[in-house]
Amino acid sequence: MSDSAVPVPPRLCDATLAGLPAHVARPAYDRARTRIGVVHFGPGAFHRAHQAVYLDAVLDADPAWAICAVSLHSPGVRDALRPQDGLYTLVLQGERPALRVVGSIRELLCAPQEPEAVLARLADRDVRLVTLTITEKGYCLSADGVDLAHPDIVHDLASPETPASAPRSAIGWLVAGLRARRDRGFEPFTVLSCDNLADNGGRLRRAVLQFAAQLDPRLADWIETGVAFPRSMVDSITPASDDALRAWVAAQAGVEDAWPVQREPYTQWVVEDHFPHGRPPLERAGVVLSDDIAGYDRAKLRLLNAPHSALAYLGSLLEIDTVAAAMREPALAGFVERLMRQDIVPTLKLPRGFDPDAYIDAILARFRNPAIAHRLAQIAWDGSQKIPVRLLGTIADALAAGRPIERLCLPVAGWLHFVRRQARDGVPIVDPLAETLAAIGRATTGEATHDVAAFLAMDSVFGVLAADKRFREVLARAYAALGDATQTQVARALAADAHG
Ligand code: CS2
Repeated sequence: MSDSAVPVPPRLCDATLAGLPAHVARPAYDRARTRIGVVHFGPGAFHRAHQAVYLDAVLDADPAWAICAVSLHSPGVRDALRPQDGLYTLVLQGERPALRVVGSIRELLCAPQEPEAVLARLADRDVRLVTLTITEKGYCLSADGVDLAHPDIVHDLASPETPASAPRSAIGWLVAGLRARRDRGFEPFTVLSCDNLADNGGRLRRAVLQFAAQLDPRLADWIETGVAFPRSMVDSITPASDDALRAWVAAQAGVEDAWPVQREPYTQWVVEDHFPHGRPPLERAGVVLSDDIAGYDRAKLRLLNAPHSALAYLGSLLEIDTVAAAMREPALAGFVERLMRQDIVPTLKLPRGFDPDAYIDAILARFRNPAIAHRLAQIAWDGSQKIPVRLLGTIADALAAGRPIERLCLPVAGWLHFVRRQARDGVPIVDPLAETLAAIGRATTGEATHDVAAFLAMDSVFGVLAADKRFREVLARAYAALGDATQTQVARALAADAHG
């Protein structure tokens, strides 16, 4: 090595774990003694910053719940973490950042490249739990079940048996795994959805049953009687990792981690306690086991995710980059606070003992966290999947209760303008409905009634709400109030809301 060469730090892995500096927290158990009891689909940053950390905290008490992490599409996570024996660093971005190496992932697979290994793991008797963070679009849902026209579902139903054609969808994999277990005479596993969908377990259950019934009605019956799909609510703000994080971790820990993750210190996981085949001792890790998931779910989707999306679209139109920067704009911060307190809270059925004001105060403080650079562009992705669960349900409830919907419609109009701008500027739209959105966006004229009608025709987004006269009118007014969505016009619409 020449004198000027920068020494490359060794890679984070089991062999380098013991030599980490004392301030880096690490697994409090012997990893070699753990057994894989969980298969997780979708090991993106959120899973690694959330569920994997909770499981890391139970493995000393019960070593039977280590994770096999399965990517459904790309090999990136597997290729980054396999050379690290599954270890990675979590950075908690509080007042002072804290580092922790997480050890709960013992195996990494990429489904399209290693389908046999995935199926073998799903059929392993020790696996009693399958968890998922595949984002809203990954479920291939229709209004009341599975979207039978989705290309991945069409593929998985057409060729369920041929090894050359392994499932592409998460639902296809779940059913393939359950079928293998039934054929071997094993008990099923429990399926736990950890995505931001209201009634996530219930919706996944209906989709899986519908899919299985198409293949084999007896298998569908076996799933219906034996498989539990508990509901869950997950919460922790997790910005994407970047090179700055990688470099910072290398400097702090003295080892190279190819894919560290970061999140805010706050974290919550509320889970319905329905695990007929056993579960990890989740309460030891601070998981709330509750029968009233619906209340928590709604509160989180409507009071955290909806304002997040509002900031993402209105903030992007104002050329703002991050959530914290958006919260430094009094007009935007004031808008989301009014939205939460005056428009969303009255539509919620809150769990017993839940204090909405304290919850909102905490969310606003979390959004303001200056240590978190959470890009509005990241939150703006997949609007067609997020807007319905985050905002349209509240609008439907407000309409039914005869309450005003003016303020609630402004972020929806913001989304339409955001799409319009991207389509007209030729910027790729990140959304499963990107093509439809781009076509509608390109054909907009700026005339509110015309443009809004074109967007409302997207049935899978707006459903029956599109036919509601009041909603159409108020949304068109909000769209018109944003004019050409210049910064001045967005600021004017926010000011009008504050004074109106
Ligand atoms: C965000 C969420 O990206 C988004 O759409 O609203 O990922 C949010 O940060 C998490 O749900 C917080 O728990």
